[in-house]
Amino acid sequence: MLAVSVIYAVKTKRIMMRLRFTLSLLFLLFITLVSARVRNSDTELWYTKPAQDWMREALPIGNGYIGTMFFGGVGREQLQFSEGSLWSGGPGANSAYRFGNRPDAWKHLVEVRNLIKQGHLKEAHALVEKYMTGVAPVKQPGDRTDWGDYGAQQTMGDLFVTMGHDDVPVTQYRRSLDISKALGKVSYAIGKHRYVRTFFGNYPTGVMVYRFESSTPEQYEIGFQTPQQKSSESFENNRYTFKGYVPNNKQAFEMAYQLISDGEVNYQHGKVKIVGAKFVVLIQAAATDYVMEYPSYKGADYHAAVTKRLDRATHMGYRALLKQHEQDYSALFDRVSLKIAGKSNISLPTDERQQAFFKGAADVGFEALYFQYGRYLMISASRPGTMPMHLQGKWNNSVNPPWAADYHTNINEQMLYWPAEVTNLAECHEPLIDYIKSLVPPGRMSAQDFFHTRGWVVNTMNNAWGYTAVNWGLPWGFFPGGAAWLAQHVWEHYEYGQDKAYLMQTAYPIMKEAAQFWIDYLTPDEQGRLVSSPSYSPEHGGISGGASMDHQIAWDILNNCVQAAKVIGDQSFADSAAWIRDQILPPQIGKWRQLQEWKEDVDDPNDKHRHVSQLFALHPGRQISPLETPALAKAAQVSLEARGDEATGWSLAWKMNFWSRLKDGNRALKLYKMVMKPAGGGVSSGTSYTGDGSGSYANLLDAHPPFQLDGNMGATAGVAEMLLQSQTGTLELLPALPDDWKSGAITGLRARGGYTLDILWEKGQLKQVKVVADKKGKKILGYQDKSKEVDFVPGKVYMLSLQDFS
Ligand code: FUC
Repeated sequence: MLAVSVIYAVKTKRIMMRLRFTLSLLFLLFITLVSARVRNSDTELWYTKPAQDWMREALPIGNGYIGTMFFGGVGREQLQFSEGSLWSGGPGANSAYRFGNRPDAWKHLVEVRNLIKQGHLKEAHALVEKYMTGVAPVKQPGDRTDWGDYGAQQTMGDLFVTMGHDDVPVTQYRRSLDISKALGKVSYAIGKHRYVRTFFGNYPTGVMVYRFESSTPEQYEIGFQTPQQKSSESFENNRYTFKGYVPNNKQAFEMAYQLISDGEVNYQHGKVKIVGAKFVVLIQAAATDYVMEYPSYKGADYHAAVTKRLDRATHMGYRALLKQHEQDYSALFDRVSLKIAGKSNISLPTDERQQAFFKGAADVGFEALYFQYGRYLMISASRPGTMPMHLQGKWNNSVNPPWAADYHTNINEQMLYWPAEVTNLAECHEPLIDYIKSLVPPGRMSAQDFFHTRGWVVNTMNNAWGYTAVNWGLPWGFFPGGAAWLAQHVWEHYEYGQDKAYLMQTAYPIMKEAAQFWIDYLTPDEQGRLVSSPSYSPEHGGISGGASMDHQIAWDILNNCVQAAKVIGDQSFADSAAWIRDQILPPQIGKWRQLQEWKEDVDDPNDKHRHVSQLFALHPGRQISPLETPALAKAAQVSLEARGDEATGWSLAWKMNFWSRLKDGNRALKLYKMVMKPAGGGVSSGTSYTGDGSGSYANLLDAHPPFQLDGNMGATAGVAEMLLQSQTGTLELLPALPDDWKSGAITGLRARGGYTLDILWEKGQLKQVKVVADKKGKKILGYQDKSKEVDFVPGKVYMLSLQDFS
């Protein structure tokens, strides 16, 4: 009897295994078909007209170093570009202001704290404003920015390629951007003559490539225009070289392009003329003397960098550059695919498609496209060794861009990088981590000067020059929490990647010092709970005796340090960090059941402010979750409802992430659609802080307004949050799946702990999940109220279906 049942069990097991295997194959086949379909259809932005407007219509391409916007004009192509390290202002521009620090600021701390304890918040606010904000930037006569010697990210200029034919009427006009290949294209016909332009950024060689072709020989004139100062200009061996500098700080740069053409080339007075050419290829490189290193930020051999890149690229030639680019790009982009079953309005040009979508046309393909666009933009703008993305990524056409196109660290910079790890682009996170590392030495000085603490701080606005001081004005400038928030990224890069050498050498020292600031700065309130005093909830209210966001950020860095210290073996720091963490004033529920923004219970239920800072603990933090702290999660929801949905671009995207964490997929999708809606409304240009005019432009770049890339990135991260979450330690599958996404598949998402997941769902239910772990050990997978523990062996493929969960 026993033998019979053993044989039976073995047989059943075999049958089950075979069945599973077959299912897995079917699953893989489905995914392959899905990815193939995705590549062929929903990966293109395309238009039937040239772009008129840089912000709304021109299309972005990039190689990490350079961001170019192309317009596709018929008679003249405009290639506007900027290089990430070109900045006005900074050290040397005016040594008196250097870094904005005020060495005596900390001397007022005790008085401010006493006033706060006595309930005199207005007086405390006035004192902070007078003594504890940084030195305002100095404006020089003729200064071209609003930011004086704080500086601003700079455009490098425009390459104009004028065609031999005029702006004549054309047929078959098409301007497109294929985000699965990172290729920009413009094509049209004049009579029987065909014209094709192909543009792309090649990261491995560090060049931009612009190719113009025509079916019959054509004439061209190429000119470079820049608002920067010229030092010299030359044309030798078909290489145009421009050397120049930024007027207000003399920052030097070189921009050069190598010309390859079958036509006859002439150069005169800065203009290159080509006749009888069936093709013209411009291979462009640019570099500056910038070095991301405190205190000089200078000294790079930019001429050598440009020469090396152009020599290599010229030697390779166009075809090899294209092939290298395609391999390099697809190695990153193809890691993740998203397919949602349903309609895909691919027959409409993107601007019309966006309008139709806004008017209610079902178009899940468009929703998948917008998700992948964020990944495209990140791969184009942030690669190892390049500058981190700024408010506009790498695309900037101005010497005086909005908010200096800098690194704002009270939400924006962090949001730009939210999709990096989860959407499998960990390498693209590296420029941010390098930047954070570079902020530690100047940040120590600011911690000393303003707060008399150990550790390092950064505040609201930061630039390429190590500006870490409290910024020069209230209500926006005081936010030392920026540093520990950045340190969350440093930790998460480890959490996802599990690289211990990186944790020891890079992450842990940065994190520990960010935590040390809080250990010193937190101070007991009347009841002995540790609070941040004085503090400022980002750009909202006044000086407080405890902004909740500060407490949550302090909790986050200390909590992450406890985990990191255990891996490293720094037990004594793990113990003291845990002890301090547990004394911090926890999130408070206020008089209308809201999650308090401040220690003082003064939230206004009618307040619609765009910063929802008190919800940091819900996202991107992990102190609050519906699973572990349901009462606090409910309070977070009350606050979120009160704020309403309408908001600036990035705020819409943040709300999408909040709703995902609250497991409300339908609400998250509603916010996603608001991010994607055509921008315009009342304020279609200029700056709106209320959300008037938010959405996305026809080129699908997000509108604050004006254009700010954080909204794109926050939304891409939001989609990932809807489909997979791992912040609580459980791998939560489809935590916020909206009703409209009935069936679909996402492949290649990453989870904390080092996992790669493909998730397939059907009729609103999990169908199958494929998981591969980077390391050995047990992990719980959760789906709705079911779960399954798996004991992972690294590299092995685990396929689970709904039935495996109980
Ligand atoms: C913060 C936000 C603004 C804007 C700016 C760049 O100051 O409050 O809305 O996004 O950053």
